[in-house]
Amino acid sequence: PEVSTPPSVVAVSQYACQRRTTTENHNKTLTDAFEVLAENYEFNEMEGQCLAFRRAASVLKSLSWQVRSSHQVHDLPCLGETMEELVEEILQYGRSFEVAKILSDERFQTLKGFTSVFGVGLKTAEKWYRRGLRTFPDVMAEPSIRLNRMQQSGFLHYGDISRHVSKAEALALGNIIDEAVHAIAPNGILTLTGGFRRGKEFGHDVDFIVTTPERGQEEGLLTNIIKHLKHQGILLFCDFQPSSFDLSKLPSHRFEAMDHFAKCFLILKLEGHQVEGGLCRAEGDSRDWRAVRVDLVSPPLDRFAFTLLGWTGSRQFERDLRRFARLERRMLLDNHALFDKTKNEFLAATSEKDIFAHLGLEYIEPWQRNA
Ligand code: TTP
Ligand code: MN
Ligand code: MN
Ligand code: MN
Repeated sequence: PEVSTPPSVVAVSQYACQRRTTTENHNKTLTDAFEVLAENYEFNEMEGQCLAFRRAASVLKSLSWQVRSSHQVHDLPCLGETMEELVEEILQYGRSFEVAKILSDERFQTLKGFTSVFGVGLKTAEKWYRRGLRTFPDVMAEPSIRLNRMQQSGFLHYGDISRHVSKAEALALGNIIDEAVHAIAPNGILTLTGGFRRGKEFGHDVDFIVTTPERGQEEGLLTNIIKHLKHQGILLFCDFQPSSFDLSKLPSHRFEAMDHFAKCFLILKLEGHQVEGGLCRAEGDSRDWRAVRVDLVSPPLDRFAFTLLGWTGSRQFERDLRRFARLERRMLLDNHALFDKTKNEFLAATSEKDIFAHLGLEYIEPWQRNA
């Protein structure tokens, strides 16, 4: 058996943006358990506890070694005494009693199932649960429920879009979008972002940024891409959100998690012959196509670096970048801009490296942001 000695001399930062976290997770049993607890707290609207367990899971993900004794987590940030006991229980018995209880809980299972549908958030899932609905057929059979367009598509394509998307499928979609972009704008710029940019082998969707060097043309570019995809007969669903980004209002803007750039949440039809090695499909599914979720966001070029940093994720990495900026640098960071509260000015950036430098952070490569 391999022997791994934890490099205990190396201090681990409490901020994910000061850690390098690859897709290689040496503590998956632990982090899976912590994430179940976090999700259960989220379902019970206990946000503080939820965040505490997400942070702890993220710290464990960053370790280059496998935790073999609960003493080894004692000096780690974000892991208190209860979490240390939880680690001890899992290491000793191979599982946690509390996690097992949650996983078999009817409310947890039902909310998990409902929120896995595209377009169904926690509020809707809870409403359905309170009405006594437990399964998808229950929802379908309930006459008082009116599904919105997104939810209808979510149920219609549930089998396909709940299946993971492979890297080969992401590349094929990249080619399709790239062709659409260049048919419309020869100098348009397409960039893969999200989990695939972080080097993940599989994702739940594929995320892209599209922009153009011509100022103010990016929104028209997005609507024309949508038209192009529709024309090709591969647009299965489209929720287009026009830009609500206003440069003149920026200084008084509240910094929020979600951005104001033009974007669209799509479901596209991907054909087998377009994918090297073929499609990821269910056993016995003989169709030569599948439905895939695709997100496109379209910032003006001068905001590209902020959008790229914001959409590359992971969500935990983004949360900690913003928290670090606010608490350690008195700066406000979001997908649009970086504002220095001390100097009372915006800091421009043309690359992610510029933003890390403004924040006084060592540069972290995309594949090291799987926090
Ligand atoms: P996701 O696509 O949800 O997640 P992911 O790509 O990291 O993982 P998966 O493989 O499961 O798809 O989101 C990617 C990033 O985009 C995430 O860091 C949050 C960010 N994001 C925004 O900043 N604004 C938005 O409006 C949306 C929808 C996402
Ligand atoms: Mn390793
Ligand atoms: Mn994604
Ligand atoms: Mn996405």
